[in-house]
Amino acid sequence: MGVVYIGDRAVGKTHLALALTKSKGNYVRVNLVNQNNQNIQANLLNLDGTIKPTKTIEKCSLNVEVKLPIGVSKISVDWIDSPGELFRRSWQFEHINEWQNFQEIVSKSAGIFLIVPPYREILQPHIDRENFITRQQWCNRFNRWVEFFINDCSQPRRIIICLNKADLINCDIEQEISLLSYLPHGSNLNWLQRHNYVINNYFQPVKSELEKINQSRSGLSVRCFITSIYHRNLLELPWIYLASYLDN
Ligand SMILES: Nc1nc2c(ncn2[C@@H]2O[C@H](COP(=O)(O)OP(=O)(O)OP(=O)(O)O)[C@@H](O)[C@H]2O)c(=O)[nH]1
Ligand SMILES: [Mg+2]
Repeated sequence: MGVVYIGDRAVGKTHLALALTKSKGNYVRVNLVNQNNQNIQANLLNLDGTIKPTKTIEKCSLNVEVKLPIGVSKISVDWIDSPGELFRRSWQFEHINEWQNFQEIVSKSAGIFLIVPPYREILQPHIDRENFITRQQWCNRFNRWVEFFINDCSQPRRIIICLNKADLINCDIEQEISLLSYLPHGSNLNWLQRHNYVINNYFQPVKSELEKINQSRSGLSVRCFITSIYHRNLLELPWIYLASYLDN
């Protein structure tokens, strides 16, 4: 199953996937196939193991195991990481062939993770705002993602939108985690309720845009999550969701 991570520069695409391979999971275990693969070292990581900004489209094989109530679901994932650069219009105009190749990859993939950053107005007061876009800019950018989903990924598939860096958002993160966390027998919320909760609390400014994506395809395919590389429970949620969906 191909899963592509998309999103602008430095939103956390690479960290989000690799964080899952690092710490011990509750319900999700992710292993890089050929973990010592030199390409991974060369392309994704610095010598000290920290993650580099992504330069080219990277493909890695992952073994994902998700503990579901009915047993362990094993999924082989071709994880495709893209550099944020790709989504700049100027880059697309200058690299027409590469952009078409990427659209081709996207059209064949089973799942797409769009990673978006928090915007200034929802950050905790002590965070440096200069590094984040304003709500208005965030909404404008989101509209372009909607165009991308409608024009460039018209085949039905799962779209997962992660508002990443949730640890920087002015909210009670522990409370959010206990509400949203997955428990195999009796979570507080089901998948639709989680999605609606996240939309109402974090994606309110683009609610009608999200509707547009859903209306452009038959069968509901968009689910929104909040994620943070520092909170494993949140990181695992999209994968548990994907595995539950594939199992049905
Ligand atoms: N606070 C916080 N920082 C994060 C989180 N995820 C990623 N970061 C930071 O964001 C920066 C960018 O992360 P990357 O994973 O390289 O971002 P990317 O989207 O892959 O960027 P490109 O490859 O350049 O497109 C790094 O400094 C990370 O430490 C998060 O959940 N919380
Ligand atoms: Mg990257």
